[in-house]
Amino acid sequence: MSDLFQPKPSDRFTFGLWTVGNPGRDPFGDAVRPTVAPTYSVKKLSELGAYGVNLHDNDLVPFDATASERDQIVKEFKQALEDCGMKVPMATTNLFFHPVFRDGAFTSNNPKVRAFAVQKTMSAIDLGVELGAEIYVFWGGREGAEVDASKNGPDTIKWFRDSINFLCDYVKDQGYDLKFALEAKPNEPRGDIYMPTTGHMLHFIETLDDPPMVGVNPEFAHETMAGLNFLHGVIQALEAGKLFHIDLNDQKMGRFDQDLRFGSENIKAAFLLVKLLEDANWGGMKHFDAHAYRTEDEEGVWDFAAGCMRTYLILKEKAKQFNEDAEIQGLLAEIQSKDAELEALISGYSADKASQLRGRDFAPDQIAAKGHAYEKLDQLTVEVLLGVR
Ligand code: GCO
Ligand code: MN
Ligand code: MN
Repeated sequence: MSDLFQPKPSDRFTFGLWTVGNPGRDPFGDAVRPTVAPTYSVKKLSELGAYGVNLHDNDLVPFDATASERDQIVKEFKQALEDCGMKVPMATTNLFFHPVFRDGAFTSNNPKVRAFAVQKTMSAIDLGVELGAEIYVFWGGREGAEVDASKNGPDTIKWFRDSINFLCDYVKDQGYDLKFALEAKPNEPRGDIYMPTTGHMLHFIETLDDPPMVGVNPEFAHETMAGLNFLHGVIQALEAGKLFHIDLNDQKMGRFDQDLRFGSENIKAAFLLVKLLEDANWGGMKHFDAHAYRTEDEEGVWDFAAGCMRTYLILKEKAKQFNEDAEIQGLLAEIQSKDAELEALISGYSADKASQLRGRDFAPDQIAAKGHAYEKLDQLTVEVLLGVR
């Protein structure tokens, strides 16, 4: 098979250590795969053609490690990265596993927990920067509620904002070159998570002290769990210059958090997403935040990882084919009709334009009589995807 679909570091594919390291534990059953050493994942992923790995502090350094244990672990990990030519472009904090975070981290009702969460994140930022990370993700897995009566709602937003502002200043004070990316999720593990969609995060960012330092990390599964169109969320983030990072995976709507292999369920949505990122020449990391089915052994894990990257590259090729298909492009040119005069008239208000507009007759019934040929376009899209064009 053509090596067009063979991933290379220049494709900038990354995996979380927690993804290929996922042992298959779920709320109903125990681990089905042994724990893997981070250094082993680095080696295997480099052999598959990935660019790098991302990590939570505790994916690498156990929660209760001493300072000297930490330094030894980090030293060995850095050596593995160097040996394999792998990078750590993104890092994050585990603010959800330890029982202390059972009521949230930055939004816990307990100020001691909130302060501990900020302290833990400062150390995790130090670790991420030491490993070369340029993007720092905040996913508030426990920042939510089952009992809304337990908190004064607006406090939760304010506490979250105070923490992010504090940590932005910490980064600047240390002289780190690091940007933040906020990741929304509607639920799981909390019954409801605060600021549940990318759109909520985009607004929240504008209320921070330094909005340019903070963007978003949208995840395919998360908007899909909320019944939303992931592509639309990504488009809004991209257009706003806020798409700092992306978590690629797949998900059936209305299910538990599945973290499926990229492109395994919603192939058309995955295609349009890849097309969006490629057409925009988006320069960020294509990060897979997913894991192998619980049915799999180690071999299945590497099949999963290779499959995510290979599907992305196949969809990238399909996007190129779509863009070069004369019939599709001809149809799109008709569908996306242009009218420079009218477009100028309705952009940039003036009293004169308003009065010109008032005087125009658009003959709406005539416009409405014509169909849009989207059936044809969609069928052509499906045929590209099915490989018959
Ligand atoms: C999830 C999230 C996480 C985060 C990760 C990095 O549903 O569990 O997607 O995997 O992305 O914690 O912040
Ligand atoms: Mn997720
Ligand atoms: Mn994620």
